[in-house]
Amino acid sequence: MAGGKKTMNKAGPAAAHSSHEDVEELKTAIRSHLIYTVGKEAVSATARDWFLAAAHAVRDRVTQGWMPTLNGYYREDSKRVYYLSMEFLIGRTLVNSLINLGLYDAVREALAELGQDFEEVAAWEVEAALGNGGLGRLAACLLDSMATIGVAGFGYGIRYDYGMFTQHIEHGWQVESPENWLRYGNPWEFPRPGVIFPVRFGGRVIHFRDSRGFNCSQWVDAEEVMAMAYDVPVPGFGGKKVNNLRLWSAKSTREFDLKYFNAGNYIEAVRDKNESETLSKVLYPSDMTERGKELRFKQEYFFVAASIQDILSRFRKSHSDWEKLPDKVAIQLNDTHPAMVVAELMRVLVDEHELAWDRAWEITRGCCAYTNHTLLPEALETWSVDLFSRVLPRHLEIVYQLNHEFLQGVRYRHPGDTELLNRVSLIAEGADRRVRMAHLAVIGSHKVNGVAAIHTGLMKSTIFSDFEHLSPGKIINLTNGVTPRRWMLASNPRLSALITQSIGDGWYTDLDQLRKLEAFVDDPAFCAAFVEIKNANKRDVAVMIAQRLGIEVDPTSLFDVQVKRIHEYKRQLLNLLHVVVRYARIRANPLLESQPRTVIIGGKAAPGYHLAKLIIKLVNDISEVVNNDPLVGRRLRLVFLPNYNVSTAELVMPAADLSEQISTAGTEASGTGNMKMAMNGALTIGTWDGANVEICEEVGEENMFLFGLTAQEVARHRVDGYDACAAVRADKELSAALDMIGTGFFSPDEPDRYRALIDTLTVGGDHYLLTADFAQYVAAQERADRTFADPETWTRKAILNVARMGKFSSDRTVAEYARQIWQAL
Ligand code: 26W
Repeated sequence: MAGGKKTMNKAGPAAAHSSHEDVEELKTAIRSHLIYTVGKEAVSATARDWFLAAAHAVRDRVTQGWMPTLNGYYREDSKRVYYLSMEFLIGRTLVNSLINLGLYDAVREALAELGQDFEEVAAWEVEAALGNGGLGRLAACLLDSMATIGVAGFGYGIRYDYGMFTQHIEHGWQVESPENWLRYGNPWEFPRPGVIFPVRFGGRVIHFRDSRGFNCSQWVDAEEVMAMAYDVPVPGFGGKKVNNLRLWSAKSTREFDLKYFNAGNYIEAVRDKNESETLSKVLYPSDMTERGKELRFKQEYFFVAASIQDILSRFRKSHSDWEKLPDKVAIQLNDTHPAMVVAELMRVLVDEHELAWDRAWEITRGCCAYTNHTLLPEALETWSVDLFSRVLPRHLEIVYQLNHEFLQGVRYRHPGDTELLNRVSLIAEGADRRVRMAHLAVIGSHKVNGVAAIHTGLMKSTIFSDFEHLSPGKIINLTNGVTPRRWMLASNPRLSALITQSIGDGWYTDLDQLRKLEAFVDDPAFCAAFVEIKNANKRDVAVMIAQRLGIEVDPTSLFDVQVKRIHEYKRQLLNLLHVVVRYARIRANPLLESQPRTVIIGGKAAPGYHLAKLIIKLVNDISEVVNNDPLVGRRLRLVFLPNYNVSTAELVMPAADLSEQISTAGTEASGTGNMKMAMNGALTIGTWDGANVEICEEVGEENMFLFGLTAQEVARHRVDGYDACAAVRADKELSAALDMIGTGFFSPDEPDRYRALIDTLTVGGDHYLLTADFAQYVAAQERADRTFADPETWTRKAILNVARMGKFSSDRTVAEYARQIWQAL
């Protein structure tokens, strides 16, 4: 999918000045890898061959810092932080590594001297899309920051053969196709055939008394799958520390057990092998629900079991005293997906190492901490007791035992409160009894955190309010951040160079230094350069849009960008209603003077989420009509950017004028795209939700366009009931826009296409309250238009956004985790 030439010429922003020797050495290394690793000669090498050769040359440099880092942790017996995540949405690695190593300019020059264009070569890298969205990308940012600030942080995850699907648009509809990202090999990974652990499923539990007279349990007759490690080095900025990301791949035990082949049934043995290897075959492409999917449940346990074995064997190399485990090991659970760690650690300590139950429990809670990333009820994981007992019978017993003791404690403190017991139980009772993974994660952790202040507040007052009363102080807030290396230095080299010229390079690892830019808001030369950089970034995106979609957009128009997963709560539909209103105004008044705008929407829908897919089709239907209506002229364009991924984000974030962050207040835990756009000089139009609230505290309300109901007001509407139909009737522009969509103005070939979608906003009750926020949203858009029409004012606000976004570096986030949860700095 990659490839193709990009038009821009990126200058190295983090120029550790490349010496002549550097360039010569790199040329030699690239040439040699081309021959000895790729097996090609310069005359016949393709751009992809050059990419692989360059990547290996860079990997060599990364590796030089890797062994010393890991040896150093071993020698110093550092406390290790293990970040367990089902998702790591890494994106491409080449440019990022070069920036972190300070080799960007040198490799560029080396390739040029070898007759290769850096941009063209780099474009052949297929990105590692081992994640759905925010949660997976956050994991990747935190890894970068751990290595940068020097935390001994190890990622653990799954090496999916197929990561996030590729999105194609056919006749306006999303069509998914698998992305075989490993087809040409992954130059960044080191397979570790020697690091393999068995993972068991099924079987039964036997109970017996051991020689000491203790009651014991043993899990027997289980099937086995092997987890094999692949290691990916993670260089921090400056290249001093290089941490490790270990991804597990499922391998059949057969492969390690030749006797099955020799016993005769070769075909059967190979079939079996394929079945066990499906465990790491594919990432579930839904960021909200995977209810009841047995394979997903097994994937979760698979990587938990392998990681725990690895963690404990590393600990046992230098320690024999289990009490020390919490002093040496922190395990961070990225949402509940790895929550089985709690039961697994108990099982290993009690059943395999014969620790007393209470001691094991103390140790487990001392190690574990849990991050919650969503309040939406449909995304809170539960697993049926039935599935649990079939796949992990011993773990279910442990969950029951933990629940029994936990509820006993609650009963003791709150006698007679059976409602409370039902609410906090690890088991949701009913016809379909289910294990609540969030409750398991909460009781098994010493700290639980939300990802933005408002989100943490809501966790404490809603889904975890009982736990907040039972263990006050356990739930804390650690606001998300993003790595400025990828999201400024690598993706916005022009702006980065201007900033460095103005304030020096300390901001790379101390983002608060961006404050120094405030001194430049009245400097005409700085402002002019800032504007020109935004325009150049917009021209790059305009070229990309023309190439990919054949749509001409005006790079001087206001670039209004909403890029994120497609979901009702994120309200892409609200954005579209505004587009339709603008369009209707132009039609009603063809001479209307209207600030030219390019509305860009991008994002993937979960393959089974029909309404989200319908929203994508609606974007495309509206854009077809609007973009081809001669009446519109240059005043309005609507673009759906296909296959939004990390690489597209790197191109688009630096080009946004206006960042759309318009979720219903109380639904977006944090958001991180909001941070990326604001630190690259976009103004936010947004609700009082997630990290928008804290961005406002930092950059000032006068430098944003905030609108809409507060989370409290939303909650009140949900309790009191909300009359969406009345709201629609009362607003002429809104009802006209809904009518146009609902009666087929944009879909004459199928006038009813959007009936069901529009119905969710009217007779369906409008759960996400688009109609309640509509008028205020349109008013905020008008404020944005007026401000943009005054370039000096706009530029001043944009510069102040950049200057005041220092808080949102993931370096700050990681430092907070290290001090408040891990005790590791
Ligand atoms: C069951 C599958 C599943 C997979 C992922 C359920 C839920 C999830 C995540 C909770 C979805 C997610 O990505 N959450 C996002 O996390 C980001 C990082 O904290 C936040 O910035 C986003 O607001 C939040 O939606």
